Amino acid sequence: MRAIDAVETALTKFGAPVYVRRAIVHNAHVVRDLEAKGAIFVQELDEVPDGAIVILSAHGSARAVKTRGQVRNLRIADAICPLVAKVHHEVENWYNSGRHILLIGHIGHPEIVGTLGQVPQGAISVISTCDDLEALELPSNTAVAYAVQTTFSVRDAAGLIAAIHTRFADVAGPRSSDICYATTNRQEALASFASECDLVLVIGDPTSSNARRLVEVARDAGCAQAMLVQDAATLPEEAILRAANTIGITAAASTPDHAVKDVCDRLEAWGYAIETRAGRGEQVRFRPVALAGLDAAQFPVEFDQRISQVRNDVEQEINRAIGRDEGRNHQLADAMRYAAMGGGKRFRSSLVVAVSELVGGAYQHAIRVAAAIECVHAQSLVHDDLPCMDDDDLRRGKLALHRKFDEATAILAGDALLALAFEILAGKDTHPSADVRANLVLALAQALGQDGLAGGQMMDLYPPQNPTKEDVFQCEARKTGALIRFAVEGGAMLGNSSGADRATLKRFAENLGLVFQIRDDMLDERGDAAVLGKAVGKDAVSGRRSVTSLLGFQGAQEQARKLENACHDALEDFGSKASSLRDLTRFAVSRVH
Ligand code: GRG
Repeated sequence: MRAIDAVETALTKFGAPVYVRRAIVHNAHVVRDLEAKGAIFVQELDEVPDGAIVILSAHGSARAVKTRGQVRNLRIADAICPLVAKVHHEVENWYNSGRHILLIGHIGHPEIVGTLGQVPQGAISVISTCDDLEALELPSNTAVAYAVQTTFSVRDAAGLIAAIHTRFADVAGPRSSDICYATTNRQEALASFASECDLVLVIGDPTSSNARRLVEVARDAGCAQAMLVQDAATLPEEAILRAANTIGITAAASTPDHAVKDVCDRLEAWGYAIETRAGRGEQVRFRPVALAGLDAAQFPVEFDQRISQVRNDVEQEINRAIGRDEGRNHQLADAMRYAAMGGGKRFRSSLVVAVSELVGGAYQHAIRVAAAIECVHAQSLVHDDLPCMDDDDLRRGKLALHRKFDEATAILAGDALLALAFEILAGKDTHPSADVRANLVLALAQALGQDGLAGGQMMDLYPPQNPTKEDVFQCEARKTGALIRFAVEGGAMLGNSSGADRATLKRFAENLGLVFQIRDDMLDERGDAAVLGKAVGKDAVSGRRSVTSLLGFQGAQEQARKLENACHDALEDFGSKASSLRDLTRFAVSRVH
């Protein structure tokens, strides 16, 4: 079986342990065999150590699972069954086309949990019975689409699909059945002979949905007794011998062949003659699971290490700059630390450090510029969260500053952080040259004013009546791009760079700033609030014009790809010296928080 082969191949190639999230398929024998070879089964990725190899189960996983793996830089391969992947694609397309999705399946089954996790909450209603369908509070003119759990009962699904067509006028469905060929074939074959049997044995695991469906199929087809047995060892000998002259045997799609053979051998030993009924041949072959994601983490280990080094050093610098409370207002200092420390990716800081390194600047100078940027960035987030602006309660996974303290404190802590940023830049420790320091101060002031953050935020809050694409792009380029451009420009000021280098870096920064914000818009639409540490879906509710609302999610994705290419093109001239900037670019485009 494809998913099992993936775990075995990973074990052979990389050695134990290989972590597997959830039962790879629903069969205890399979799980035990793999455990004996060195696989470790976990419920959640939190149980997996950093940098480990993880295979995701054949039932498919919610997007958020991969997102969390990405945050942890885990090496992940997804052993999702291609037929479940087909359902995921269908569901995503229907969501994009604005249809409400009716997912026929069993609530709580991992396949259903994974499918629900492909689109935002509320986009799908799960139905298992006609009563569930009746109970839905949807007007009959709602445009709906249906999808089916791949291991659902063929007969029950047909009944539900007919009922959906009766209830709704505008119904879309998959071009070919979602139910897996192995499930369909087994149900069809069993229905054809079950009525001839005194007893049907379904060999499979109690957790296997398609195994349980086979028991129902046997009963519905007229067999008085149908039971699920895990293996030969659990066959109830006496009950079988007493009750059955003719026994039907079938097995779930996830049951290993040896379990079936063992049961047949045992029955033969008890005097039964085994006769095989020819069913529909199965010629389907899938490509093996792509294991490329296991070769290396998405980002090199050094990238992670460098970011955490920068994060620590910047934190220390900010802490030092905020200084002691003596003779000062404790609450103001507490609020400044609350806003500026202990959170955030420090993307802009890593950018300053990488550019400064590229032009031969000193690391400690770059950390000072980075600390100044993080103070301004924190200020902008604090003010952005205020009720008069974006009105957010959560930021970086904790209460927004005005909720933790109060609005006045939030405004004043923001003001003080802004002042502190300039104090840091102007300080002698930032660069020995007064000219460089003055230029840094000037450039930051320009990045924050009318053509920068303040101007961009104003455009965001008070957009023109019918904003054009240019308006939206300009708003994003100012609101977010300006500080990212300053991070690159500031880093470049710390070393020796030619006019041509600065022009190239400027081009790089413009594209990077825009792509960073586009990704932010995409995360607002499809991100995971728990990973982001802030609310999602706000743009849709407020009707804010963003690149995603303008171009659609896929259009924004394409735009992001183009901008990423433009960043890499700009870095071409710097050759291998720009590898950190390339990593940061890839991070900006693929980031999940
Ligand atoms: C600074 C003078 C001055 C005014 C500020 C409130 C305001 C005016 C501007 C708002 C700007 C704003 C909040 C833009 C959004 C930028 C953005 C994409 C933030 C998220 O950045 P990340 O992902 O956050 O780097 P972390 O938490 O990782 O640092």
